[in-house]
Amino acid sequence: MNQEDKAEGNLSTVIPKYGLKVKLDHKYPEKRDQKYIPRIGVVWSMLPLIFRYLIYYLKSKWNGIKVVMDYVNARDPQQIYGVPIGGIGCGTIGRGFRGEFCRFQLRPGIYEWNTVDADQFIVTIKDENQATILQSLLSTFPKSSLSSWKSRIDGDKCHYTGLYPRAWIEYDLSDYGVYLTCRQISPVIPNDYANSCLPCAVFVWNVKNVCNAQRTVTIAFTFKNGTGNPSDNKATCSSKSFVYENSEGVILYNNLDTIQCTYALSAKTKSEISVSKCLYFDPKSNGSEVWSQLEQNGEFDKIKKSVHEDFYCEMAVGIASKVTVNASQSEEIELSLVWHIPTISFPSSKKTYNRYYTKQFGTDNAILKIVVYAFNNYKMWEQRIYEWQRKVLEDSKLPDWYKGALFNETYYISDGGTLWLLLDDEELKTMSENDPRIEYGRFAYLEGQEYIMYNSYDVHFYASHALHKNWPMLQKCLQYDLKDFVSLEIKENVKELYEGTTCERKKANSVPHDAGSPSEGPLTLVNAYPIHDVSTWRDLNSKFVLQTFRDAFASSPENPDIDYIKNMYDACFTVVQKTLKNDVDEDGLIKNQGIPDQTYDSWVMTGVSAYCGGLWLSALYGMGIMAEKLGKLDDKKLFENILNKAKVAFEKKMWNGRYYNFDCSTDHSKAIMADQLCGHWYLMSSGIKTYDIFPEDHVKTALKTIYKSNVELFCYGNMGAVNGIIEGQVDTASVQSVEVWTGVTYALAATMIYEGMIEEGFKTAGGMYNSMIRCGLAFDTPEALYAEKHMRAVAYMRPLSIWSMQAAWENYISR
Ligand SMILES: *[C@@H]1O[C@H](CO)[C@@H](O)[C@H](O)[C@H]1NC(C)=O
Ligand SMILES: *[C@@H]1O[C@H](CO)[C@@H](O)[C@H](O)[C@H]1NC(C)=O
Ligand SMILES: *[C@@H]1O[C@H](CO)[C@@H](O)[C@H](O)[C@H]1NC(C)=O
Ligand SMILES: CC(=O)N[C@H]1CO[C@H](CO)[C@@H](O)[C@@H]1O
Repeated sequence: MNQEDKAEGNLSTVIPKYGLKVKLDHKYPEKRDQKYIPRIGVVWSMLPLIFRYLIYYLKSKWNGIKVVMDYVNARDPQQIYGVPIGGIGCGTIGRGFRGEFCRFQLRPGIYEWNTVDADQFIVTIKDENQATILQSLLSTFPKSSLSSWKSRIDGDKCHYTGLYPRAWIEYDLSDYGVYLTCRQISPVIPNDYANSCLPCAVFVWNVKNVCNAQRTVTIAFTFKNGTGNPSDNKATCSSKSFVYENSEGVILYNNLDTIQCTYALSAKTKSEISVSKCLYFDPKSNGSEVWSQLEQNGEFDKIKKSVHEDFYCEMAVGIASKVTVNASQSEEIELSLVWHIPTISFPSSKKTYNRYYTKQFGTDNAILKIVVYAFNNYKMWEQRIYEWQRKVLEDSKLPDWYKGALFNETYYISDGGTLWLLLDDEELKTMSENDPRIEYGRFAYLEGQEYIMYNSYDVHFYASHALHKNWPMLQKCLQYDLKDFVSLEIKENVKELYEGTTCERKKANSVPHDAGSPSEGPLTLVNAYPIHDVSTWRDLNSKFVLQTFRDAFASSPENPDIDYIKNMYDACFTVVQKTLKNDVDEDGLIKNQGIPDQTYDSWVMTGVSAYCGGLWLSALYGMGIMAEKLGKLDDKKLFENILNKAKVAFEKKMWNGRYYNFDCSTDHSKAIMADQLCGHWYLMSSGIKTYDIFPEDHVKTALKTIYKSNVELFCYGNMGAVNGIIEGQVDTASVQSVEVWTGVTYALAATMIYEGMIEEGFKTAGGMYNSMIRCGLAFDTPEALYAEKHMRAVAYMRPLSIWSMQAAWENYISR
């Protein structure tokens, strides 16, 4: 296909050179787990927290609530994942590089790491005499059921390429006269809000006859009810065959707990292709019935009625497309999977929400419309995905690893437990006219697949670069939600597991830590995070101001989005006033409380810290500029005055000639923090090149120091930047200072690129990235890596910050 397509100039379907490239029998050389045990001193200091956590854990279990961070059942990386399918915010289904359907997130925000044996593609090849010469699963993962289904392909001759949001698998079956290629296409397209929300994927099978006799090839596609979870048994399922416009197939109705879920398996109708259907088989059987039907006839037996009238608690269905291909010819079989779960709700709120795609397709009878729409539009999706990626892939100055990494890390936008919801009438009433949520809905994604809190804002601060760059309206919708949360107060008393004290769940005039958990009532019941009193955190408020600033200015610093600033300004002003109260000695700088009161939530900061102090200075700077743009000259003066005082104090207290001190504690201030220039990074990301706050020579010297110590001293420079170094050693003061945070390493690399340290930047991020590849962490990027053997929190939000490297690179080459 590739050569022909190239000749025809259809580059959009060609398999790219970059991305995750493995054979179907690939084994990753190194394995990591989540069983890191900190040194004894650290454990000792954490004992009260651990004790309180266990009580909280048991209590939640007792009450049937899923805890937001499950340390008891931390999941080790499976080393199986490939590009997941589906658009944004409509539920996701994962796929492994060996062809499995795995990792379901169809219950909103809840991950089920099941691999379902009955969800398969099967090939049957017949020769010119209609004798079957091969029948095989098109996957190579080990199954435990359906024992008569066999995988007979040679994994060593089959190649997977994953470049999110697309994937390709090539099957070299030339021993049987056929070369098969599957293109897997999901609608994830930058700046496209109508297509990117759709719950579907298209699988285009190119069947190439590579021998000199005729071949008849069948591709069957089977799928079972549910998500492989034994608790999906609240109702029964049924199925129905359909023919609709340009497509035909089978619909499977089922239930996930109380949520209605419908799957459609479809084939695009073509005169050369004959489609047969199976309305029922038992996924718990040995599968011999359907297997032998396909083996004998290359199709499923004729069905007598188009509706399956018996209802089963567990069932599977299938479709099969058969095509005859003459010697040296090729044919295309187009199949699709659509899942339709239009309306969702959460355990502790009575509210129901419609997913965003129902805006276009409605909630009823939408599934067949989506089937047809997908078949009619997938070529356009491919073209636009290709155009989007091309600029990066064809840039010869960028390292190869980065090209794959940039797009692959983007998987988390759709596979982050993502919700994209329409407003209901009640919500519409409360919104002012130009509120973007009216048109674009509400957007939320989890901090991690294991850390089930929506929009954890201290982390989203890093990840938001991916949204800002590719779906800026979703970033704005999220910010509007945040603005509304600032004034919200939730009086419920909660026990904080770290301090052991009780506090109000959400205080007024503060930015929340998160927008709630899927196991409670997200988007209303904010602050699900149980560890600290987050209303006193020292980074959240500055991070809200800085994201507002970046969103408004980055694309055109001379021409910022005034409307947006206007709508965010009051909330920004409020939280800055509130934060200012943490400046006890009135030097203009806010002080940490001697507890981990920021995103490094077990790394204690005392007094002024480089991290929170730096964010604060940048936020003050942003406030001054935004006030000026709105003509609020008194405010501008106010912020400038504080800033002028604060930046002098910051340099005096924190700069030590080589880097900014970690904090003002007696024993720990000299730690070198990889993330100490976070505030500066955000100003650069906002398109404002200024050294007014952080002097240029200090920024450059600090970066060099970080590169020398946190990067080069650590694992020979091959693992990214360790969070903390002290006296030439890894800083073992806390569990987090010894970690490499993937998202922070990308952010640091971006800062280096902004400062012209191009080689160092790519080396820093590239070292870490290659270590991840070795451990099979593709599409599972964790929050943290340790020097060896261990990692923490698989499939995490923060590494989306890689998009700020892209922004930095574009800034660099446009000079
Ligand atoms: C669906 O499948 C599960 C197993 O994956 C089974 O336990 C359940 O009874 C089925 N039922 C429905 C209604 O989806
Ligand atoms: C599969 O199960 C059926 C009946 O349940 C049985 O007749 C058949 O022999 C089994 N086939 C294999 C290959 O185990
Ligand atoms: C395939 O070959 C047969 C004769 O061998 C011919 O009749 C038929 O038209 C060919 N089909 C295509 C699609 O070329
Ligand atoms: C080779 C490649 O590009 N692999 C990466 C794809 O993206 C994931 C994102 O999770 C990375 O972790 C892989 O390393």
